[in-house]
Amino acid sequence: MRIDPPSESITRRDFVRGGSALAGGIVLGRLANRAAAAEQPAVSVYTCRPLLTSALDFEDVSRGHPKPYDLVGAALEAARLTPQSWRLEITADSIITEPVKEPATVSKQFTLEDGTALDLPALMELGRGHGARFIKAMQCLNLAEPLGQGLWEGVPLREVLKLCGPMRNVRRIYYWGFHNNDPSQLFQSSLSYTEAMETPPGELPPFLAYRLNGEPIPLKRGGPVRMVIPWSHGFKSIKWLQRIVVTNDFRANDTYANANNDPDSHLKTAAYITQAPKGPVSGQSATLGGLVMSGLSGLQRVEYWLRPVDPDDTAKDSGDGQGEGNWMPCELEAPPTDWSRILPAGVSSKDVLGFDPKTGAPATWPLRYSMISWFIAITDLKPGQYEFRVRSVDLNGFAQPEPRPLGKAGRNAVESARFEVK
Ligand SMILES: Nc1nc2c(c(=O)[nH]1)N[C@H]1C(S)=C(S)[C@@H](COP(=O)(O)O)O[C@H]1N2
Ligand SMILES: [Mo]
Repeated sequence: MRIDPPSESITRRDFVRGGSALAGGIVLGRLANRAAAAEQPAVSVYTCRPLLTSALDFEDVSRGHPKPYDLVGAALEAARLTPQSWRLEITADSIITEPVKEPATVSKQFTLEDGTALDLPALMELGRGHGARFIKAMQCLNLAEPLGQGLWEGVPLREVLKLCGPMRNVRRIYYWGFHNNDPSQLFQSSLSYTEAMETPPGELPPFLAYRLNGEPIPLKRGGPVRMVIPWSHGFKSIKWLQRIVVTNDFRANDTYANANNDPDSHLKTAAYITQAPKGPVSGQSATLGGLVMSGLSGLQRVEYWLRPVDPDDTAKDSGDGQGEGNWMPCELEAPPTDWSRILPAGVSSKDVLGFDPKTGAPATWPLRYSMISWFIAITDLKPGQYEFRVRSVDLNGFAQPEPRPLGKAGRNAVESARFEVK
């Protein structure tokens, strides 16, 4: 078996000059002949999906009857889900339950009742001074594959909470969105006070987003305003945001925790297969590809293991991937050399968090909490039946699904695909 430079069979492709692809960090070292590679006029950079998913192409995970995005006209206005009617209430939790002894207090609350709730122009004005934007993938803890990836833009939660002035007895922040005024449809999430207020260097802030890919966030995607928690699975990124409450209760009171999910889960570094041969392949070669998420612990590499299988063995072995496999490296999508072709018009990568503000180059690759494509072209295959597996290895050397084999902290089974070579 021999690993070739990528062939031409994965869907969308960009072409960049070989030299700049090298400068951009694409790994060509494992090509049999580096000099031969350098002679090529261009190196293909394959992507299974564009880096940014258009807002309406995200997979949708939304509760509610009716779904908030199905509301129209006066009902939509009454739900305060138009840019004009949207309001955000911020209050302190006055209810305390054992073992909490004292309630949280804030100097200033923002309520509908007294007409102080924040409106969209006020939030966007705050964003003019304290705005932030970053690229982040959305992924559901309970679904095998990421939902989409966007350039999110808005105001850090800490800047919004600062409007409340000095607070006392605050240990957690919880928040929810429109839920048809029906408590059973409530979808709530929470953060610790520290997570909300203190962003470590190199980390991205939790924030209230009002733009996606350079446009207002469509209703379908949780607009006018959506919470976006960079490091988390989707359930922390509450859509149709309307209410923030500060509390002295230290317990994570996320709706998702009630359904046996870990409310403190972080995005998991993991690879997914999106392109595999549908039928038998001829010509002794096969090209496979997919996506890899760079989760909390970052990404070191993506690797695959191809093994011949007995054609009569139809048992779908989705095993844990930890076998004594002959794991081989896959190619990774290189960082774009021209970000203006990826980002919305008028947005410079120098102004996007996670990029070097001087050079506009990504500070890490993949960007934290983002996904890129991987691919592999395998040649010189003998006729027969094969099983292909792929896995990520994080920066701590853990191969997927380790160190998190528990589905309740984020599904990330090692995916496999079978194909036949004629
Ligand atoms: N208000 C509200 N926000 C929500 C949800 C919801 O049902 N209601 N679902 C959450 C879950 S579980 C996920 S995975 C993401 C999905 O985001 P998307 O539909 O934009 O892909 O939204 C989150 N935010
Ligand atoms: Mo989810």
